[in-house]
Amino acid sequence: MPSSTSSRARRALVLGLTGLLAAGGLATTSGTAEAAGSTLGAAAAETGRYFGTAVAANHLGEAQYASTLDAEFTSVTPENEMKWDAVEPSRGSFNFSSADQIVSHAQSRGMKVRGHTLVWHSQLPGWVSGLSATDLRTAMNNHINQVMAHYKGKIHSWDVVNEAFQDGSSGARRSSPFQDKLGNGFIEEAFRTARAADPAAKLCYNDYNTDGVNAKSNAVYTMVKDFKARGVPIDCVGFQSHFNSASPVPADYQSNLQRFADLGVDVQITELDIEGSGTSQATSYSNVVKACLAVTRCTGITVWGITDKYSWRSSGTPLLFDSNYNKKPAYTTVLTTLGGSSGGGGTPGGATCTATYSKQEEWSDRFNGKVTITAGSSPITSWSTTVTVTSPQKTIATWNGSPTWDSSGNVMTMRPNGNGSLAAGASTSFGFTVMKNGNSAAPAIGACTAS
Ligand code: G2I
Repeated sequence: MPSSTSSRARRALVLGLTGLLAAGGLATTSGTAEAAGSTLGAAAAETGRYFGTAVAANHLGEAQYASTLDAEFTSVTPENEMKWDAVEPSRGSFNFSSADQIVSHAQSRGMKVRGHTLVWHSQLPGWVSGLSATDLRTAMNNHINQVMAHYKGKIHSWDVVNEAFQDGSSGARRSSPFQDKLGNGFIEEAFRTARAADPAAKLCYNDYNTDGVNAKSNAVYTMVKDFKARGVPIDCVGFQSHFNSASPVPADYQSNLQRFADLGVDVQITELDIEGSGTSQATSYSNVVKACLAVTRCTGITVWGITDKYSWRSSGTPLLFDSNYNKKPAYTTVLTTLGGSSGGGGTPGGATCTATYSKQEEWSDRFNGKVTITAGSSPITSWSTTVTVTSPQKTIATWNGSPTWDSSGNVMTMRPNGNGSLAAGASTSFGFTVMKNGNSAAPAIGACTAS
C-alpha cells in the first residue's frame, strides 16, 4: 500500500467514502421490515442485551430444536452438561464431550455461552461428599481450575456458586458438603479461584427465590455487598426466576434487581420459566422483560429451555414455544416488549448487520479500536465493513478478522477470519491498532454488509 496520496486523490477518496457511507446508511435503514428485531435475539440485541436459552446436548440433533435455537437465541446455557457430575464423575477424570458439543454449536453461530455451574450441592458425584475438609478444598479448587481452563475465553459468564442459601426466613447458608466442611468462606474461595482461572469471564452468584426482596435475597445482598467492599471478585448475580402460581413474579422484582445493580454488579435473569398459558403467562413474561429493560445493568435474559416438550417441568408448559415449536402468546409478548416485531408476515428479512466502533486502549503514539458486528433479524453467513483512518494515521495491526486495503492504505475492508456465521442478533468483533502520527481522530466505520 502506498504511503502517500495526492490531495485530489484524497478528495476523491473522501467523496467516494461519503457516498459509501450514505449508501450504507440507506442500506441499513431502508429495510423497514428489518428495522425492529424480528427474533428474540435480534430484538434484545437492539437494547444491548442477549436473549438466551438452556440447551440440552442430546436434542441438538433434532431439526426443529436446532433451527429454533439458531433462529431465536443469542446465548446458551448447558442445562446439565457442565455440572460437576457430568464433567468430573470421578476424581480427576474429566469428560467435556457433551458440554463441548453445545459450546461449539454456539461458537460457530456467534452465540454467547453461560457456564453453569462450578460449585453446587446438587448433581454432585458421591466421591465429593466423601472427602475430608482438606481434600474437599483441593478438589473444589481443582474442579474450578480444570473446567474453567478447558473453556477459557469461551464463556461469557460463569455461575461460580449456585444456590448456596436456604429458603425461608433464616437467611442462613444451605447445608452442603462445601458449607458443612469448609464454612462460609467456601464461596469467597471459589470466586477467587475462578477469577485467576479465567480473568475474562464474568463471575456470577446464581440462586432462586431471590427474585423479590425477602430474607433469602437479603442474605445474598449482604454477601455481595461484603464481597464488593472487600474486593472479593464478583461481577454478576443471577436471578433464576422460576415462577408459577404459588411463586409468581414478585411486585418488587425490578427494584430487587436494581438494588443489586446498585452494588456495582451486573444482574442477569438466568433460568426464566413461568408456568401457565395464554394471556396471563404472557403478561408475567412481559413484566419480567420490562423489569430487565428498566435496569441498565440487567445485561441479558435466559429462558430455561426452548420448548415445553423438554422443559424440566413440562406439564406446567412454562416456556415460549409449545411442544410442537409453535410460538406461544408469551413469545409474541416478549418479542414486542423487547421492542421487536414479527414484521407483519413473520418472514424474516434478508441478511443485514450493523458495525459499531469503540475505542479501547490508548497510548501517546497509538490506540486500539474494536468494531462489533451484530447480525440483524436473520442469521448471516458472512459480513464485511470498512475502517477508514485519517492520513497520516496508519493501521499497523489487526486481529480476529481478515483485512484488505485500498490503494491509499487508509481504507481497510474487514471480513471474517474463517467462519462468518452469526445467529440473528448475535455479535462478533475484530480489533486493530492505529498509529496516530500526530492525529488522534477516531476512524470512520462504513456500513456493514451481510450475506
Ligand atoms: O431445577 C431447575 C434448575 C434450578 N436451578 C439450577 C438448574 O441447574 C436446575 O436445572 C435442572 C435441569 O433443568 C434438570 O434437567 O436441574 C435438574 C437437576 O437438579 C435437572 O434434572 C436432571 C434430572 O434430575 C436427572 O434425573 C436427569 O438425569 O436432569 C438430568 C439430565 O436429564
